[in-house]
Amino acid sequence: MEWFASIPKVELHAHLNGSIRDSTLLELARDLGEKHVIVFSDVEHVILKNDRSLTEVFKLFDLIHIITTDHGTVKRITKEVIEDFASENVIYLELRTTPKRNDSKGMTKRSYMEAVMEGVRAVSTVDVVFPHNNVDAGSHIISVPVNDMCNGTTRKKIYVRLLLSIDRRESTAAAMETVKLALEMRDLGVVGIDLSGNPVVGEWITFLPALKFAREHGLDITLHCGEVPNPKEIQAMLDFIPQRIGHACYFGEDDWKRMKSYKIPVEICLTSNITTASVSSLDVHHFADLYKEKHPLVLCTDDSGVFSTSLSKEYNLAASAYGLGKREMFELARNAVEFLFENDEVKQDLRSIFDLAAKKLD
Ligand code: 6MZ
Repeated sequence: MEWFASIPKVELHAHLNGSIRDSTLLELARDLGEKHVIVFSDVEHVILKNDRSLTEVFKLFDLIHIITTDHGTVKRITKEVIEDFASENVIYLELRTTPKRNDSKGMTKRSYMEAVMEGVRAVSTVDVVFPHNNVDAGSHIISVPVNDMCNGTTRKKIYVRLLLSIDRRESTAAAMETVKLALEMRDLGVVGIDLSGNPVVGEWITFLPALKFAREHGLDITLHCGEVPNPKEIQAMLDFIPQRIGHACYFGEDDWKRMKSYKIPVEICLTSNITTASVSSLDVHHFADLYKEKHPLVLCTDDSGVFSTSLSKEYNLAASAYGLGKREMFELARNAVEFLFENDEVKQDLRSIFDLAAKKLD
C-alpha cells in the first residue's frame, strides 16, 4: 500500500460530496442533530455502513447534501478533499461537483461554485496549482518522486481543476444553466462537464441540448455511461463520442467495439463498481480486457468517502487482482496524464514529474 501511496498519481473521477471524510460527515451530522435539523442516531449507521447498493448510495447522497449544502461547509469539504488526495501524492485532481441551488441558505449555483473555489484556495498544507492561486505551474517544488515523501524542505504540489456535474434529476434548463456557469468560470479552473446522478433516473434526451452547447463552446465532456443496463442510452452516448466515459459496466459487444474504435478513455472505479454490484466480481471486471487490449483507461476512486477507498487502495486492488507489477502500475498512473482535460503545457509538467519519479523506481 505504502508504495502505491508514494508514486505520483492522477485522479480524474472524484465526486466532491462522495469524497468527504467520515469524521467530517459525522461531525457535521452531529451538529445538525444538536440543532434538531436531523436525528443523529438515525443517520450515524447510514454514514458508517460499508456495503451499499446503488439505490442506497443515492439515498446517502441525499442525506449528505442535507448535511453539506451551505457555503461554509462546501468550502471546508473542498479543502479537506484536496488535502486528502494530495497526501497520497495525487499530483493532478479533476474534482467534479454538481452546482446546487439552496434558497434557504441563499445559495445559487454560482455561489456554490464560488464556495468550492474558496475551498481550493484555502488549502495550506500543500501547494495548489489553480488559477489566481499564485503557485507557479512550472515550478518544480514538487516532492513526490517515489519513496521521497515530503521531508520538510520540499512541499507537495497538486494541480486542481474542476468539472461541473449535471445531475440526471435536472431539467434541460437547469443543465444549460450549469454549462453556462462552467463557460463563465473557464478562467477560474473549470475544464469540463460531467453527466452523473442516479442512472435509473432521467432521459439522455433531456441533457443532450446542454451537452451539445458545451461541446460547441469547447468544453470537454465525460459521461457516466452504462452504470446500469440501458442499451439504448449507451448507444446514444456513444453516438455523442464524449471525451471520456465513466464506468462502462453494462456494455454489449457492439458497444465495446465502438468504444474501442473511438479510443474513448474509460474512468475505472473498481471498488465502486463491486460495492454497488454494477460488476459482480473483480475477475469479470472489464478492466482486465481493456488493459490487455491497451485501451486508454484510468483508475479512479469515484467516491472515496462513500466507498471507504483511496486512489492508492484502487491501485493496490488492481495490482493484486490482475497480477500487475510495480513498473506496470507506474505506467498506468503515468498514462492517465494523456486523458486529462488540460492543455499540453500542463501535461508536459506532469510528464516531467513522472519522469523524475521513474528514475527512482528501482
Ligand atoms: C452516478 C454519482 C455516483 O456532485 O454533490 N455521483 N453519479 N454514479 C455514481 N456512482 C456511485 N457517485 C456520485 O457529489 C455527489 C453527486 O455525484 C453523483 C451524484 O449525482 C451525487 O449526488 P456532488 O459533489
